Amino acid sequence: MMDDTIDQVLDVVAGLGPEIAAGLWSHRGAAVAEDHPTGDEAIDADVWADALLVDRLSTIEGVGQLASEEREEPVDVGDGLSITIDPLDGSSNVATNNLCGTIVGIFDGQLPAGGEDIAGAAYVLFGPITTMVVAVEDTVTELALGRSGSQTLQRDVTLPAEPVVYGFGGKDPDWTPAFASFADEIRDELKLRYGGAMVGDVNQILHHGGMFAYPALRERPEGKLRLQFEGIPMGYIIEAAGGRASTGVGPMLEAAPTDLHQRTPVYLGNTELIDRLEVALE
Ligand code: AHM
Ligand code: MG
Repeated sequence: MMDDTIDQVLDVVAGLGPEIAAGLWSHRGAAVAEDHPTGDEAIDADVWADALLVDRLSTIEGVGQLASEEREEPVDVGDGLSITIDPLDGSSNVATNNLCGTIVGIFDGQLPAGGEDIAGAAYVLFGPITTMVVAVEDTVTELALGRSGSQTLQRDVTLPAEPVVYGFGGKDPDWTPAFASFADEIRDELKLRYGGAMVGDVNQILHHGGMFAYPALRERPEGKLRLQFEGIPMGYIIEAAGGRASTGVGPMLEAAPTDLHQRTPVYLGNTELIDRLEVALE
């Protein structure tokens, strides 16, 4: 039953991928927005993708709570698994036609829920092609999504053993001294790849090996990204691919959210890099 529901959620998200990709161009403008729950600016595309995903996911019988990064509270749609969505991560990239995507978390428990309850996660990436990366039962699969169906690109995806690229968010002067000196070391070892959408930047790490971070900032120790919608689902995917995800003080999947919209520093990538980062931040 639970596996059926997970499959149905993933099918709905996979089916919507090409539809969202095709419609993004006509939703580039500013949203006629009320207050955004996290204080971020929403564009029309955020609101549009949110409505499509919530609408379709809520029809799945085994789904209980449905929470979106764009909504203050979870929507109760029945009994069953809890689903979290960041409908359009990196939506500020739509204006410049750069990468953005959808992040989904599937939890066997009431929200807010931590890594202990996660039953699967996925992201859809809107790039030159639309791809989807799915993690269930510690196995990661990459698919290409097309209008007439999907095609498996890679099974059992794992992070390359030799790290190649890094992408760190925020401005250098806003970083803590400990993170800034760690970043100096990494700059000498890896090549910069940063596009400003977590889905795109983490996807680079998954393919090339390396490290993504949106670190704690001097004036904002909680960082920018959300634990429930971004940190835990993307952390789960990277760990299922053999890497590590950390909040800087410990495993991302052990950081249980107490507030749906709470933020967290995010560090993920090859295990040895994340281990080193944690030592550097001690
Ligand atoms: P969003 O969900 O409002 O788009 O914000 C999240 C995005 C992440 O995708 C990305 O990692 C981060 O914001 C980039 O922020 P910055 O532009 O400060 O580097
Ligand atoms: Mg977002």
